[in-house]
This record gives sequence, C-alpha cells and structure tokens, in this order.
Amino acid sequence: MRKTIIAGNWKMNKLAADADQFAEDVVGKLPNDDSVEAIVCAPFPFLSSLVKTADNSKLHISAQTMHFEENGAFTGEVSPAMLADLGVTHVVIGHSERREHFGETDETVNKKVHAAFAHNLTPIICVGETLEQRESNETNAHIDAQVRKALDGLQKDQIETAIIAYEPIWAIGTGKTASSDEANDVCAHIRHVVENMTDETVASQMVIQYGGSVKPANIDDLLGQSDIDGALVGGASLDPDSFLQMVEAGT
Ligand code: G2H
Repeated sequence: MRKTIIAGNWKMNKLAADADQFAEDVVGKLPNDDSVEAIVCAPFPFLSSLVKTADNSKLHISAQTMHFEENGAFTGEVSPAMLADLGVTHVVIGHSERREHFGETDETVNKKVHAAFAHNLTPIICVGETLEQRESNETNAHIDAQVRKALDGLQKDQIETAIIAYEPIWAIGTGKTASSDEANDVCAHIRHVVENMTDETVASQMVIQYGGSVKPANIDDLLGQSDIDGALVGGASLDPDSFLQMVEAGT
C-alpha cells in the first residue's frame, strides 16, 4: 500500500514571519494518519526555522533545489550536506522552472539525485512535457527519457524511495489542470518505465505525484486515480487552510 504524499512547493514566495506562521498553524492540525505525508518545500532562508518548528511533528521540510557538488567555489549555491545538516529531509530536483530558467538538464538532475541519496535526502524528481510535445504525441517518449536519465545508475532500493512528480509544463501556474485521466495515464506510464528499469515490486512501491494547478477543488479527483499517489502543489499550498485540506484529502 503506497502512501499519499502532499508537498507544498512555495516557490519564491513568503517572508520569514509568514513562513513561520504557516508552520505553526499546520503542525498541530496535520492528520494523525500514517497513510498520508505532508511536506513543505520552502526557500533556503526559511529552512532552518521551519525544521525547528516542524520538529517532532508530522511535517517534513524540503528544499526546492540544491547543487550536486559536495563543496567548493560555487558562489550562491547550497550543497546537499548543508541541507542534511539542517535536518531537511527532501529536495525537489528538476522542477521545470529550474530547467527553463536556471539551465538544469537531465544530466544535472541525475547528478543531483545521486547527491541527494548520498546525504539521505529524498529527491522529489520533476518530469513533464511541453504543450507542443503533448500536441505532437511525444508525451510518453519524452517522459520515458526524462525518467530513465533521472534514475540512471541508482540502486533498486533508492529508486523505490524516490518520489517522481509528473508536472505537465502547460498546466503549471496556468489554471489549466490535466484531466485526472490524462494525469493518471502519464503516471501509469512512469510506473511502467520504472518497472522496466527495475521490477514490479519497486514500481508498485514508488510514489508518483501529479503537479500543475492542483487545488482543494480538484485534489479528490486526482487522488482517486489508480497511479496518482499525491500532489506537488504550488499556488494553492501557500495558504495553511488550503494546504491542510489537501493533506486531509489524502487520508
Ligand atoms: C507546479 C506546481 C507546483 P502550481 O509547478 O510545483 O505549481 O500548483 O502553482 O501549478
């Protein structure tokens, strides 16, 4: 039985006081139910304080990116060891906004995924197609290549614990959501690719999220699908009540 994992991706939003207030508001209200997990993916400056507020609670704290190198002359970057040292448990890797604006590629995604596991961080690996790719029937081939490259060289037990977030680029922050059937078809395809790379047990254990304009109004429909095990939520995760509603939907 797979867990449902709801991750709020705040992107570049909030200031410190609001971030802390959010965590204080939600930690005591998260469902006491092991079948659902809640994660907040926050900007770097808030991570330390959020980890402290979330200590001994059911809230997990994630970074939104990181470098793959251990240390060195990489001005402005944050290493996996720094995140692990803070008590961060997850890291988003390869979000389409990182790929589009910050030069992240399938190769750097793969290096970051390896670096995350080396520091006991769980990667939330984002994959997704453009509208053009969808309209020319290239979705499955594109997703296949992204998943294979992201997971290349990992052990089966690592792949089993990695999280993949399917985020069609045309549905991100646009208000357009893939229909639950469209989203489920691609998540099922991802599971199939993972099964080909590993085995049925690994594929059946892996958590695959959908992301792209998820909100309280559509979460039930998405989570009701056979291969969607959670959501990576941007805009609708900024409000604590809305975040809690979506976590509650996963119980
Ligand atoms: C997709 C998603 C969160 P939003 O990027 O990763 O954002 O829910 O605002 O579309």
